[in-house]
Amino acid sequence: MFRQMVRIRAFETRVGELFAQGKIPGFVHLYIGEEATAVGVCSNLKPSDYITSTHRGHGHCLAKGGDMKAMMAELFGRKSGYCKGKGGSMHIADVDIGILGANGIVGGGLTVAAGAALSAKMRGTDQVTVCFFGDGASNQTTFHEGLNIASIWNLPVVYVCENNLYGISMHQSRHQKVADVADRAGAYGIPGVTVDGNDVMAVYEAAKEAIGRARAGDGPTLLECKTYRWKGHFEGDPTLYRSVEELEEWKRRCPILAFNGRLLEMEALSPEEAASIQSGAEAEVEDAVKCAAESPFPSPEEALEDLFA
Ligand SMILES: Cc1ncc(C[n+]2csc(CCOP(=O)(O)OP(=O)(O)O)c2C)c(N)n1
Repeated sequence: MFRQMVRIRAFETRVGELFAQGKIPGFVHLYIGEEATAVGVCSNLKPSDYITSTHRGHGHCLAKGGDMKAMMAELFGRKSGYCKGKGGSMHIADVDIGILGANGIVGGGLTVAAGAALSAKMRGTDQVTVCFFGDGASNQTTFHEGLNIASIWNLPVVYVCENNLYGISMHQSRHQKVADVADRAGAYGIPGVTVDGNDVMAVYEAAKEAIGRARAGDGPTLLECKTYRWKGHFEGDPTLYRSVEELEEWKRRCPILAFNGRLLEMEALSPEEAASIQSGAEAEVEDAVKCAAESPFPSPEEALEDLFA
């Protein structure tokens, strides 16, 4: 789990730099600071399980086993990318390993997840679907429709709310009266659990229980992970809506540093191993950048290929 969090951080940090240099077209929403949620949850999943992701989805895709090279090439708009360079950051999918798609539509994954879970149930498999979404997305109608149908049909789905305190520039307290999104589970008669989303072990344990329930046929759970995004809503956002002190406070609670400290204390990891994991992740990212930059752009004639109506 430590390695996965470090890989995500290294990928995202480099993507931020490349975006600033104009090498990545389109919009980019970084996940830095939230790594423990994707990793703690996805570490409980099998390749055959499903996830649905969001506009801030790089961490989810890497944690579920997504190919870093295909992701980077997609961000660069190149042919070797997941969508042949035509989708970009918000449209990464790899159905073979259960990544049903990142989604630029806020709340777009909630009903898709219910559908995937219904399909698993009808086919009689033990596949679980995990749906990632934000505090802002929990105000969408799809949240209520998705949770309602999942609860009445007892579907094998875990709804994971990544509460990073903001919907674009709007603090959570200004867009919802509840402090804990997990409280909304009560309206659907399903368990609602809130955990420290920066504590990868806490997330892992809570997700293990929720995923176990779903796999055993005991229905959905709403799991809320309280976390924070260090970067702006999108790359280039001046973040005038929050204070430097608030950001610094959350940086002190860095999920990677916290877990590193814990592993060192337990003597499960040495400082040398931690450094080698860090340099290994950086080398992997550089390799992905090199492959992406060397891959050709799709030709204009390909613009109308792979379209479904
Ligand atoms: C249906 C829809 N409404 C509005 C938007 C514009 N929009 C993009 S991101 C966002 C905020 C999302 O906040 P949250 O769900 O908390 O996720 P976070 O960005 O915090 O990860 C909004 C309103 C959109 N993309 N889709």
